[in-house]
This record gives sequence, structure tokens and C-alpha cells, in this order.
Amino acid sequence: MLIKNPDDIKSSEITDEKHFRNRRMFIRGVALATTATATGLLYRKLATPNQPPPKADVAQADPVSGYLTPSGEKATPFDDITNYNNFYEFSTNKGGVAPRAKNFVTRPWTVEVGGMVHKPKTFDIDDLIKLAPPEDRVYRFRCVEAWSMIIPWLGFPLKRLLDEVEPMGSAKYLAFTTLLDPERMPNQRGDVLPWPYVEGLRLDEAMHPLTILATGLYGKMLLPQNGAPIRLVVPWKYGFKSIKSIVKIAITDKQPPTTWSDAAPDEYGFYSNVNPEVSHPRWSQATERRIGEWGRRDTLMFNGYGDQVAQLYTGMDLKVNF
Ligand SMILES: Nc1nc2c(c(=O)[nH]1)N[C@H]1C(S)=C(S)[C@@H](COP(=O)(O)O)O[C@H]1N2
Ligand SMILES: [Mo]
Repeated sequence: MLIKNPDDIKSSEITDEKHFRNRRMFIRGVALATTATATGLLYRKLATPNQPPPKADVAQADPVSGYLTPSGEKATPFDDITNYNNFYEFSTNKGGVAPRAKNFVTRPWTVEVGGMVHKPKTFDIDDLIKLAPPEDRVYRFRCVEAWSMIIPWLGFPLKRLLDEVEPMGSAKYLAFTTLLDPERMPNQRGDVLPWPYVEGLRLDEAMHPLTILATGLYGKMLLPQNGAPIRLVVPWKYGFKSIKSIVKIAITDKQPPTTWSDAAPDEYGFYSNVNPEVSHPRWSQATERRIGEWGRRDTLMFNGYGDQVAQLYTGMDLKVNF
């Protein structure tokens, strides 16, 4: 994200994309040549390396075409969502995350929720999933690097977890932390970013019904590259707010630090709402490249979720609070 100049970004994206397209074509070819059952098996195989069998294996009408946004946009293919990733703990190369994260072990796993709450609690991931069974949510996803996807998440509203721990009246923010374990996340031995990765939300943003904790996609458990076993999804914000492999959520009354705004405060703000009118200092945010499509689309204010979320920012100057 920040280490490259715009020209490098272009050339590396092109290289990336070439490999990634070839691979996609290959997988498409295989999928076309096999039956629906075999395709199902392929997904099952992809979804379970070194993990227990998917518990959230919700049957879906058609894993390839059955997922649409309410406005009818088709989900990005599974293979794209699981092979074009940002997850710097494993690799800074989008095509390199999936192979490097393949053997990441996500059980046992706990999420510690504390700070300014009446009932602090450490949740075992599987208890959490039982408590808040994930449901399908097909969301637009927009990375700050100006590409986008449509992702059929399996997740539950973050509010459900907050209701369990009962935030105090004076609480205002949430601070999220990713696992810190250089043995399991090899890039944490280097210093491309300060570790662990951290993110934050205002409490009202966290309570919004569109804000979810995702535990799967395409009806299957999350693969490591997408942030297994649990990651945040805030569809009206740039992708880096969607912190992966969360181990801790602290409720506080102070705006928490966030990894990208600490690393480059002029480039990444705390709010990071998708906003076509506020450019990144090194590139425009007015358009986006939808993965799997040719050409570019206009980026929508709040990533198209303005009707639902604009009121959270009434009276705020979004050019200052970017
Ligand atoms: N812990 C952690 N979370 C992270 C990142 C990361 O490097 N580390 N990258 C972020 C960025 S920049 C994006 S765009 C999304 C990418 O999610 P995806 O690879 O599942 O599409 O994850 C976000 N969450
Ligand atoms: Mo991103």
C-alpha cells in the first residue's frame, strides 16, 4: 500500500493479475468440465486445509451464481476472493497470501472482549459462532487501492457480541487486535508494518446493523487468507478497516490507534469511509476496478451504503475526518 510509488503499483498489479487470471481460467476450465457435485467437493477441499470440518457449512442454492447483492450485482468468483488478498502478516504480494497462509492453524482460538464493559468475556470461537449463528450477507467490498469485489460473507452483526458484554454508558470506541505470533504469521518477523495489526471503530459504527464479524464466505468457513477464523467487515469503509484474525476487542472512551493511520497519517485516516470526492494523496478514489470486469466503475459515496450510514456522520467534515 504505502511502500510503493504509483508506477510500481501499476506494474506489480499487472503482473499479479496476469498470474492470477491464468490460474482463474484454469480453475474455471476445471469447474466447467466437472459436475456440480465435483465443484462442491472442490470448494470443500479448498475450505478445509488443516482445519476441522466446516461447522458453518450452510447449504446454498448454487455456490457460483446464487449470491447477489440486493441491487442484483453478482458475487465475485470464489477463486478470486480467495487468491487476491491483502494480509501483510503473510505476504505483501496479493497472490502470495493464499499459499503462505495455507497451513495457518485457527483452532483453538479465543476472542477476548473487555475494557469498558459490564461483562468482560473471553469467547471460544466455536461458542461464539453458536451464540451468534452466521447468516449470508452479500456486500460490496472496496479496497483503498481502488479495486473492488462483491463478497458473499457469512457473518453476524457485531452488535450481537456487544450485547453480550454490555458496554458502559461512557464507552465510545472499539479497539481490535489481530493475532501476534511470528511463528504462525511469518511476515511478523519483518517490519513492513508495526505488529500486531490494530483497527478501531466508533461505538455507533460498531453497533450499526451492516457491521458484521465474518466467519465464512460462500457458505463455508473462512480460509486463512481471508482472515480466519473471524474478521471484521464494515462495508462502507475501505478494506483495511476489515481487520483479520481477531483475538481481542477492547471497548474504550478514547479513539484507538489504527495500523495504517499510524504508519502513514497523511494517507489513511481513522474514519476511512469510502468517498469518491476525497483522493488518496497519491491516487484518485473516484473510480474502481471491479475484479473480474474490464474497465472501471464510478465509486459510490459510502460504497453505495449512504442511505443506511450517512446519518452517522451528520455535521462532520469528511474531508477533514477522512
Ligand atoms: N490483520 C490484517 N488485517 C487486514 C489486512 C492486513 O494486512 N492484516 N489487510 C487489510 C486490507 S488493506 C484489505 S483490502 C482487506 C483485504 O481482505 P481480503 O484479502 O480478504 O479481500 O483486509 C484488511 N485486513
Ligand atoms: Mo486494502
